[in-house]
Amino acid sequence: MAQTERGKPGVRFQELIRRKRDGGRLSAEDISAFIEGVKSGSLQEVQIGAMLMAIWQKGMVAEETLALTKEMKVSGHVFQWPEEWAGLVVDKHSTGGVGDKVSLPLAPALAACGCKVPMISGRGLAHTGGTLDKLESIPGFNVHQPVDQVKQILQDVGCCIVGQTEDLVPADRVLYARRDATATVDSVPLITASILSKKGAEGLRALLLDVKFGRAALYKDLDSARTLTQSLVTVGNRLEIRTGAVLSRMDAPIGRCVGNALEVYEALECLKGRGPDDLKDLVVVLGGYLLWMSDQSPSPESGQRMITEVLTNGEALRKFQAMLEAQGVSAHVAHSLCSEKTDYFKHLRRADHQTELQASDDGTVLDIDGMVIATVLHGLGAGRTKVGEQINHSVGAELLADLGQQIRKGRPWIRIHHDCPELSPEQHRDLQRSLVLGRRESYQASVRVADFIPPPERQLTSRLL
Ligand code: IUR
Repeated sequence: MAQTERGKPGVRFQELIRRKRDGGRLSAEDISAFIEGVKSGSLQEVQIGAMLMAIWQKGMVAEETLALTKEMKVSGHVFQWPEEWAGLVVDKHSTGGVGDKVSLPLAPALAACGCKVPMISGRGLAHTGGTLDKLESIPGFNVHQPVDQVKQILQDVGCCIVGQTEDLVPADRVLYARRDATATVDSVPLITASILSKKGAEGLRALLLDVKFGRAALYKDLDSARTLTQSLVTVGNRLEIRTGAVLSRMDAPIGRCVGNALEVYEALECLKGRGPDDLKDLVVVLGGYLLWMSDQSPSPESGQRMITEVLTNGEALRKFQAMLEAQGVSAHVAHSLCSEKTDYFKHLRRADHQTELQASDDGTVLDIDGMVIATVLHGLGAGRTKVGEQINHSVGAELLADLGQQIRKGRPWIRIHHDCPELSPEQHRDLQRSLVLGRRESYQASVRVADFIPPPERQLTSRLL
């Protein structure tokens, strides 16, 4: 048989692309050849693009998605943990939201409950913020930790939040950048393989996925979010990670703060047992499920009680402080940020200007459009349009009114933090449009977590929702 581009007989990339293009199935060997070609650079750029588009158009069955995920996972380093941690290594992953700072209090809260949490997070792209960007608004915080250091921090502290290292799932780095360039980001098998290859490389016992749906999420409606969730849960469990998922609403921002430094402030308030209820509720609910999924609590409800306890008694806060120090923050800054009473903005940079907007009418706050707020903040420098762009950590928004609250005309409802001298008339107009006021009777409080899909290995004996 003729030699192919891979230097091995048997596989011609054009044939694989054609097969997928025509709606056929790729075998595990085909997928292995594709990922090997991606990794080694023997595939041409146009071939990678063509295959991504074929997958986007024709989809993949679960077997193919599983094979793709496995191949991507082993394209780089796969963590191995000490035997005695076998049941303790857990993580959660969110598909991205506005004001979603849940990982910041959740990782140390889980560590305070005895878990090991090697959280490998991403940066923000488009309108959603990234956990790494938030943490980098803390002076000294270093998201780049070599593999040995990750192990040491897990040993000493129990949690770390780090970026993808050079040798972790390199195939995903190549494919993700090409997906962005070829309009193939929103493909269920490609998203599934991208997320789970990285989580698989973390060597987890249990993984909770927080799949967002709504105006400010990748998937706008519950049904399309369910399709992704089903794929993630199926493939995750076939990778032998106990994988469960919540479907949570992403219309209004989570908590009252949006923007990197402001979200760190709000996460610290949560770790001090304060801060907005919706943030605390999400941390408690997600943490409760994870403790139950990893057999560390007999039920999600008792897991919730454990998380509430460590948020209230300061143990989660102490873990966060230790994590900050282990990841490069000076003992002085870490201690100061984690003190009961502190001036956060002695350490977190505050933007040069703050502008408050007033309610244009009397009424009940029926809705706050997180997508509009995120888009305005993005324009002010809080987010990036391209991978690698600089962002302004101090740009953000503080909501001064809660959903369901009565507000009087002329009262401030949002404070925007910005470095440019003033907001444009369009930014004013868009922000005012994001506040929906109406009659009290029209207000319907909506629960954020709309559903929970447990891992098949664990049966729920009681429903929380
Ligand atoms: N996060 C990932 O890690 N991969 C993806 O494809 C998406 C979000 I969309």
